[in-house]
Amino acid sequence: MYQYWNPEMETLPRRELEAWQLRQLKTMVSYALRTPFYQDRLPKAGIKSEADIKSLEDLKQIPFTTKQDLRVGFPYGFLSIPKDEVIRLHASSGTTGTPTTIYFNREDIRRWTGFVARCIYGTGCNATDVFQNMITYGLFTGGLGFHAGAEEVGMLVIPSGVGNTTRQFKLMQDFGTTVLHATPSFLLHVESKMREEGVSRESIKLKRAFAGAEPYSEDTRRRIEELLHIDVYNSYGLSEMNGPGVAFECQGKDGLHIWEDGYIAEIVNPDTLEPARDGEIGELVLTILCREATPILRYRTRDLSAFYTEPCSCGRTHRRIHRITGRTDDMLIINGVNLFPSQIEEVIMSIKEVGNNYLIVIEKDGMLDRLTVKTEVGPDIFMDDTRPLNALREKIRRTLQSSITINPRVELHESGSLPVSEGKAKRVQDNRPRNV
Ligand code: DLL
Repeated sequence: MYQYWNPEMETLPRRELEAWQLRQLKTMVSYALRTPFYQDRLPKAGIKSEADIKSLEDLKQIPFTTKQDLRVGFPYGFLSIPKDEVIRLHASSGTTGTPTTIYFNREDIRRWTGFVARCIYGTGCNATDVFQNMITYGLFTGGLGFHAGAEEVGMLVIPSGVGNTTRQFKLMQDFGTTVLHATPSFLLHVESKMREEGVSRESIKLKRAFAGAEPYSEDTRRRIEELLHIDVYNSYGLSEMNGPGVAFECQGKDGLHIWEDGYIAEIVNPDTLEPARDGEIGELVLTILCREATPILRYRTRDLSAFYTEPCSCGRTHRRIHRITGRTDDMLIINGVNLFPSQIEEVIMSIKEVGNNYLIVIEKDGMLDRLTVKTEVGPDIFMDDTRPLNALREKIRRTLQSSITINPRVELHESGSLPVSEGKAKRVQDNRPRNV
């Protein structure tokens, strides 16, 4: 039942996998020592050459690298090869404006493509599939990364990019699209628009979608699957680690396999930076093993996850992580209570009368913080019928309060009326004045 793109690597016994990781880590350290950043950083930590890495345990001597380090190192602080050997760059703009840039040589692109192809093929896709890449192309890694991986699998790739849902439906119908790639929020938007425009499910041949680049709950996955009658696979990655292709769900759809021949994954307590116990939630720290041009060691992703302790029934030996529950930097503190936006999403997406879009707004009300949750209503609820609306509002409020212990205001909005962003969804509007 399960199909492997690279059977040997995907099922490599752990001991051999670790031996591979050690070899690759040494190579990465040798490349790192050619970059201005690590030339300064590594010798201070006692690592002067790759010979100082004797076992995987020695990884712990390497200091963590942060987003801030990458910003300070802009533009070439992490480049390890001559510029004329670089064939591509990707960049993420981040929220502060200073971009972080990642460079690839030809071999780096080849290996990245292989990892993405592995993810895609492992969900059951093959060359007979038609793949519509409904995600941003350009500096963002999601577009070109998936594009190359899907071509490698041999699928017919439609580089539709994001936005313009009417045109997206037309492409799906004209070319018989079977697989989509998008952010989960855009998939939900597509589903709402399909209903609005009267596009029948029978007129399209969709079977699967890959959804990632932003956090979403299990209930959101189920909702997309039920509404569109497709299988949805969670796809995780970040530009600092190439982009997509870092971790992906297999057909077991229970946790994401981290490709450990391409990355060393650690999960640490974000406060003490000590390793978390197996199964305990902490910050994911990644070391790339498959990119010569921009080696990044022990990168603090800020993403919160946990390792699965059990091996997967699919037979792959690469460990699984839980879906990302949030980021260490997206935690909200509302009247002293710590809250992750994902906790709100989990509750509202489990209520079937709630529509496909929502927004979390936080404001100051005198001395106190006030949390408002705005949700769209589902297609079966009419906005001019106040009794069921009031009942729904109260149901959402009660369910949220018992889960997050904060009593929110709930606003209901007509389907399609809350803002949709083309890239990653912006779910939180924190309007509280910042302390300076
Ligand atoms: O979002 C790469 C990507 C493209 C992944 C397409 C999957 C599909 P960045 O723009 O650098 O790269 O953003 C990386 O997005 O650190 C997470 O916080 C978040 N993220 C990505 N995938 C998931 C996911 C791409 N499946 C940041 N679940 C990461 C939750 C995710 N969060």
